[in-house]
This record gives sequence, structure tokens and C-alpha cells, in this order.
Amino acid sequence: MDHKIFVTQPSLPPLSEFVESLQKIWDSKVLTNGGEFHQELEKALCEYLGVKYISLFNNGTIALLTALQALNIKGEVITTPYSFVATTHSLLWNGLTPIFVDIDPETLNLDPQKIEAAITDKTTAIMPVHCYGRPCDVDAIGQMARDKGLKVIYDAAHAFGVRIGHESLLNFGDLSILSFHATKVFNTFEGGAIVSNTPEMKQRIDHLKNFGFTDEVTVVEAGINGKMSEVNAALGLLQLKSMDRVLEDRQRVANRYRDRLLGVKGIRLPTLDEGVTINNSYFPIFIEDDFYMDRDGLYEKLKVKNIYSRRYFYPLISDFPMYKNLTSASKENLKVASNVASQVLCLPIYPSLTDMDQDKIIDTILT
Ligand code: T4K
Repeated sequence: MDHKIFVTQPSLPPLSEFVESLQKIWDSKVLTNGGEFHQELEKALCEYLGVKYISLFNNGTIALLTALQALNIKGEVITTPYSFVATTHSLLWNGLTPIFVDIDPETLNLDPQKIEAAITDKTTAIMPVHCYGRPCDVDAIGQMARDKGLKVIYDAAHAFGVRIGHESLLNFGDLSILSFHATKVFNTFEGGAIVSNTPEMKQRIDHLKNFGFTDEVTVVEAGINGKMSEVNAALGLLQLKSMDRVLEDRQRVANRYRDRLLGVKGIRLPTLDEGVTINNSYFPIFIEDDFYMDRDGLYEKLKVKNIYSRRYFYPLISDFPMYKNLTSASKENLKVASNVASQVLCLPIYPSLTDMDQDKIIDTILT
């Protein structure tokens, strides 16, 4: 039996380098609570990503929860059903009401034209997702938020390193959230971050992720434990050294898929936005009616060959039991998202994917 090919495989630094970092942690006995590696990684990420302030977290989900707390979000929040469940779960955990709005068929992100119609006097924020790292229409969303007095929290879990022109995508909105999970372009095993724009907001977030402590004896609000440990931060610093190569390798894999799949009858590939530097965090394809088999058939066919593609994001979040009874969760309201969720297949993409394995994937799809 030949080896299994998964949708992704994490990049890792040489183990010997990580052992050196571990030795330092063992020597210092500082394991967490904002130690040296933590501080260094925050600084290095600000520089690498081109953002002002970063607060590291133990994962992206806790970062999402904390971002909503940091901005005092209440009432209704407009969001996308076409994402990983953590996006909407973060709203429910904050006692907020998610209002699902349909996506744009091209970008797969919230359709700005439909956002406006969903705004009520209870709406306080918009939580869009840069799905697969493709930028939302940040200008339209920003303008609408300013006009209506709404906060914007971008779930940028997929968008590490993405830029519009020379500007980091993470600089748009009030806050942006990153995930450094094992399956992400940049990983710290588990991890996440909030990108903020002012020193006051960065400080507030840092208090919130440390139970609300401002000093040894003062607790100013009901915070949580969202801190990243020194082991994760040390790994992050090593990962950052090879980021450029990781992104190049991902681009190579994406180019190969494009070369061989573009124009194939029944397969739609995402278009590329001019002036945007993408990170190829996922490689979604969309199986249309005139393909020789349906999406689930292809998913199973690949599996038989030990190729584990994934249907991110099927089912829609709005189809899960805790959301499906919301008025905004109706199929009628989410026609585009429902259609896309029934067509999507994310193909394996990661730096160490060999040409031979990629050819096997493509040949299985085509024949
Ligand atoms: N917002 C968005 C838009 C997100 O996509 C996510 C997470 C979040 C928020 C929340 O961020 P975190 O709290 O997770 O930091 C995965 C990830 O667990 C999740 O982080 C990610 N999005 C989501 C899209 O995908 P699964 O259940 O599909 O992962 P899993 O375990 O099936 O892994 C996929 C494949 O990756 C495996 O078949 C093999 C490979 N793999 C995986 C892991 C965990 C490895 O080779 N090594 C590993 O350690 O959810």
C-alpha cells in the first residue's frame, strides 16, 4: 500500500535547532507568562508581517473570543457561514447573535452588498473571514462600518503574510485574528494572535489574555488564559526563518495545479486578484455539474488512492444544530454559500508535496 497524502503537512525546523531552544527554556525555567521567546516572537512577527502590534495567543479560537471582549461587542454580529466553525462559535461563547450573510461567488467572502441589508439597530460588528487567505472587500466593508458605526473584526486565520500592494491585509479593520495551528502556513504547533493598531488596545488585549491582571495584585476585568507558552514561541521564531521558502514552495505547488487543471471541463479554479500577494494556504477547486462525476464521488475516488482531500467548508456553519434555526441560516438566504459548499474540494498543498505525489493527485482527478 502506498503512503497517505493528506490535505496538509506541517513545516518544521530542523529538530536540532529546536532542541537548542528547548535547552534555553530548561536553563531559564521560564516556561510561560510572557517570557523572552514570547516577547521576541511578537517583535519578529510585527516586522515580518508589517503590522504595528501583535498579541500572541495559545490558539486562534481564544484570540477570536478575546477580540470580541476587547471591543465590548454586544447584540448582533454579521458573519459568514462559509468558514470553520470556530468563527461563529466565538460569537456564541460571547452571548452574541450571529447573523449570517451570503458570500460573493468569486471571492467566497462576505458579499458587501448583502451586508448592508442585514444591519439592524442591534448590529454592533461585522466578523468577516479572509477565506483561504483571499482578501475580503476591505474597502467596501471599512466604508460601511464607518458609515454605520460598526466594529470590524477580521478572522484572518488563513491570511498570514497576505498583502494588498505593500500593505499587510492584517492592517484593515479594528482587529485581525491569526491562527498558528499545525495545519496553517505558519505554525507554532497550536497558537494564534490578535493584530491591533494602538498601544492602548494592545495593552487591553494583553491584560485580557492574562486573566485581567495589570500587576501582581490588580485584576481590572474578567480575562481568560490565552497566553502562548515559551515552547510555542520558540518554535515560532525558528519557523519564521524559513517562511519565505515555505511560501515559495506553496506557490510552486499552486502553479502546478493551475497549469494542469485550468480549463478542465467542470472544474472551476479561484481567480487571482491583481496586486495581491497570496499565501496559497489552501488550494480549493469547485466541481461543477458538467464534471464527469460529482464532488463527493471525486472525494471518495481520491480517498481510495490514499489521497485525503478535504471539503472545507462543508457543511456550512449555518447547517450545524446550534445555528440552523436562526432566521439568517436559511438556505434561501445563503444560496451562493450553499452552492459553493456542495462543490468545494481542497487539494493537498504543502511545501514538501513532491511532483510525483502531485501528479498522482491530478491524474486521479482527470482520469
Ligand atoms: N477561523 C478560521 C477561519 C479557521 O480556519 C480556524 C481553524 C480558526 C478560526 C480557529 O483557529 P485555531 O483555534 O484552530 O487556531 C483544522 C484545524 O484544526 C483548524 O485549525 C483549522 N481552522 C481548520 C480549517 O482545519 P481539521 O479538523 O480539519 O484538522 P485535521 O486534524 O483533520 O487535520 C487536517 C490534516 O492535516 C490531517 O489529515 C493531517 C494533517 N495534520 C494535522 C495535524 C493536526 C498533520 O499532518 N499534523 C497535525 O498535527 O481542522
